[in-house]
Amino acid sequence: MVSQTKTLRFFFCLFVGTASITLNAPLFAQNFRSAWMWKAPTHPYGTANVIGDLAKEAEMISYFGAWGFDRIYASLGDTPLTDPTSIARWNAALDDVGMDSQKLHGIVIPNPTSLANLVQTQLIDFNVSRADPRERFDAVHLDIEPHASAAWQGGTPAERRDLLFDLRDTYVAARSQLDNNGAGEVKIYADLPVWYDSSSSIGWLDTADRDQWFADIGVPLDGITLMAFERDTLSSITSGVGWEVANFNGEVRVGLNANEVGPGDTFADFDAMLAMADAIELFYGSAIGGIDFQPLATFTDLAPTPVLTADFDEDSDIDGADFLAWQRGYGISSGATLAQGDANGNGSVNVSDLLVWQQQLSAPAIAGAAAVPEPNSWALVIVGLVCLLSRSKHHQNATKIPLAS
Ligand SMILES: [Ca+2]
Ligand SMILES: [Ca+2]
Ligand SMILES: [Ca+2]
Repeated sequence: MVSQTKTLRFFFCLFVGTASITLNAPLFAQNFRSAWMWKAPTHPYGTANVIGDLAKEAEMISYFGAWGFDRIYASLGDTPLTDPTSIARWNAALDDVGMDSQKLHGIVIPNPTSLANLVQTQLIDFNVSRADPRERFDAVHLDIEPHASAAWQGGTPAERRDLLFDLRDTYVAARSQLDNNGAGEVKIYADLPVWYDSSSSIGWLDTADRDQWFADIGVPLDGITLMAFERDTLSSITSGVGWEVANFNGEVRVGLNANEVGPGDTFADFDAMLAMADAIELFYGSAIGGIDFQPLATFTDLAPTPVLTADFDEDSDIDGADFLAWQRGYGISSGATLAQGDANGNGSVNVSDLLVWQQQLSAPAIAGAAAVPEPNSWALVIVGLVCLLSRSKHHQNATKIPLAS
C-alpha cells in the first residue's frame, strides 16, 4: 500500500507539472498526406477490422503520424448508428493528434435525394448527438464516379454532361442538408478524375460552360482530390491537374494509385511512388493541399511498417523515464529525435507519440523489460493529458491547410 501511495503521488506531481507546459502547440510538422480507408473486411487495416478494436485504432493512428497523414477518408457505412461509441472514440483520437476524420462515401450514380438522406442518417444525426466536438466528423468525403456507370459508357457526350450536372446537384444537396440541419461546420471534399475539364468525351457547350460547372461545384465543395492515375511522369501529372490547380476555387490535392505499383506498372516500386508524391509537392508547394493514396490497404502492404518505439532513453524498457522524455519534448514540431519523445519517427512530438508510449507501457514487448508499475495510474495521467492537449488542436486546424488560390 505504501508503494502504491507513493506511486500515485509521483504521478499526481507529474500531472500537475504537465499543466505548466504550453498549451499552444506549434503546427503539426508533416507532409500533407492521406488515404482512402475502405471497409476491406479481409485486410487487417480495413475499417471493418480496425474500428471497434482499441489497440488497432491506436496502432493505426500512430502509423498515420509516421506516414505524415493530416486526415483520413474512412468508409464506415452505418457504424455511427450501430457502434457510436467506437466512432466517437476514433474521431476524438484523430482530433487529438491534429488529424481530420472524413466520412467516405463511394457511389457510382449521383443522386441528390439519396445522398442527402445518407448524410442525414449516417453523419448529421451522429454529429449533433455528440456534445464533445472532438467526437464529431470533420467532413464528408465523396467518391462519386458517374464515369464508371453504364449510362456514361453507353451515353452520348451530351448525356455525359447531363450526368455531371447531376453530380453538381448531388454535391449541392449534401451541402444544403448539412447547412439546414445544424452541421454547417462539416466540410465536403470530392474526388474527380483529372480529365473532366479536358476530355472531348464530355459535351461541354464551350469553355465558359465548363468553367461555370467547375465554379458551381466550388460552392458546395471545400476541396477536390484529382485522381492522377496511370501517369508515370511529373509532366504528365501536372498536365492533368494543372488546370484545376489554377482554376478551382478551393483546396486541390493529387491522388496516386497504390494499386499501380510493381515491375512494368506506373510506379516500379513503393519508393518510386513516394518519390513522385514528393516531386508533386515540391512542384506545386502550397498551391496544392497534399497527396492522397488509394487505397490505404495497398499502401500499408507496400510501405515499410513504421518502427514505433517509446523507449526514448534506449535503456530497453518503457517506463516513467520515457514519459518524462516525451513530456520534455512535447511541442517540438520538426526535427525531433527518439530521445526527445518522437515515437513514430515523424519529427514531431505530440499526443500520437504518447499513445505509442501508452500502448507499449501496457503491453511491454522489449526482452528483459523490468516489471512495469501501475498501468492504470498511467492511464489516468494520459486521460488528463489528452484533455489538456486537445484544447490546442482547433488552433492548429485553423492554419494548417493551404488553399489553392
Ligand atoms: Ca485536368
Ligand atoms: Ca526506456
Ligand atoms: Ca512523432
